Amino acid sequence: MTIPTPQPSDKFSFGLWTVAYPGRDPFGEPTRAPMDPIYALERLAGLGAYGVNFHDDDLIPFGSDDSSRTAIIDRWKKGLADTGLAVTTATTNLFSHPLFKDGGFTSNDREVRRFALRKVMRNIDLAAELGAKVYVCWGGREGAESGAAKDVAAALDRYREGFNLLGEFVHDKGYDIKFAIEPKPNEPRGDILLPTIGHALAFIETLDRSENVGVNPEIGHEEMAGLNAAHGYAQAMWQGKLFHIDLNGQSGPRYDQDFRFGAGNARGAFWVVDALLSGGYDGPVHFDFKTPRTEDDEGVWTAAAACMTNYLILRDKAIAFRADPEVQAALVAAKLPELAKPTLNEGESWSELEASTGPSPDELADYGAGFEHLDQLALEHLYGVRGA
Ligand SMILES: [Mn+2]
Repeated sequence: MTIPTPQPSDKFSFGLWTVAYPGRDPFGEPTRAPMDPIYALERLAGLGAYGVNFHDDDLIPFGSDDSSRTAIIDRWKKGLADTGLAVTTATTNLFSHPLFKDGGFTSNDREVRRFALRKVMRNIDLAAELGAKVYVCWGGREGAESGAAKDVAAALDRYREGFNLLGEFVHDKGYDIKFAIEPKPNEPRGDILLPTIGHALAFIETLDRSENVGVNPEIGHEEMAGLNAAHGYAQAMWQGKLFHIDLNGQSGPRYDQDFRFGAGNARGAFWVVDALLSGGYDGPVHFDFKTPRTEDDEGVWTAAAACMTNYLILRDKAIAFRADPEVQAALVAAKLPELAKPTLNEGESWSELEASTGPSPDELADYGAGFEHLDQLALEHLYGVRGA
């Protein structure tokens, strides 16, 4: 198997904050110098990426005056034009400045909430101008460390109020932008509201313009909660809500590791790619990773390139797995086609089902599912002894 080369047609995108992460962690100072955003564009384009994303503050330092803001944006636009990279999404930093210590949309302080919403609207204007189609909302500080500190029902009221207002804003401005909520269970808060894909999907249904709001699940965030990321992505697609994706690597329930995609839980990564292909996800393939602080600038680009390479490797493997005649036979033996058949006959009512008879319990129990064989075939594809 040759190592695949990323192409813009693969629609790979990176957050500015990912490649520019300087290596600061709770225990240590940065190990890498601040990165010029234009340098980031040039290197990403050179590696075959398609797009970039940014928090407002990644590009425009918090508190910049209007004229420096305009100069930064003009330089950014020129960098985008020179490199051909698209802005696929944008998002707001509602977590770094001390004012957001108790959150943005759900801060107990009303003036903080008003400030946060103004900050989001200002950056949505820029996102629309740059052609972003999705606006990501990660509520990293929307949470608490202690019980009585947050009235969860009131906080969810305020969260909903915020999204309803922003939905109105985007509608009234005529922007072609959808929102994608990014769940995370904890970190930086002790507990974060909307901690999983499921919580977010349920919350979205309560919004005024719910059709314009979906999710942006991150593999690591689901795995931090001990959840199966592929199942979460699959359910989000099943509900028509997978508006964007954050791919990275994580080794089980612990701190948010943000490894390059394909590192950490490699088997989980394989099933995520398989789920995305099976579900027909066709948006940008976005990586939200942080290069470990052990690495220098070249290490950053090694890791960024590896995210794309690993996706292409796993994509080839997932396609080869599904195309393998032995796998197809194993899927039939494991009754996957039968799962796709409705449980009731066409037009059958509950009373007809109630009156019907079937095999005895002992007869129903008398079979082997064949899942071990099926999973071993998958692992043999993943381990490289089968397929392409
Ligand atoms: Mn993360």
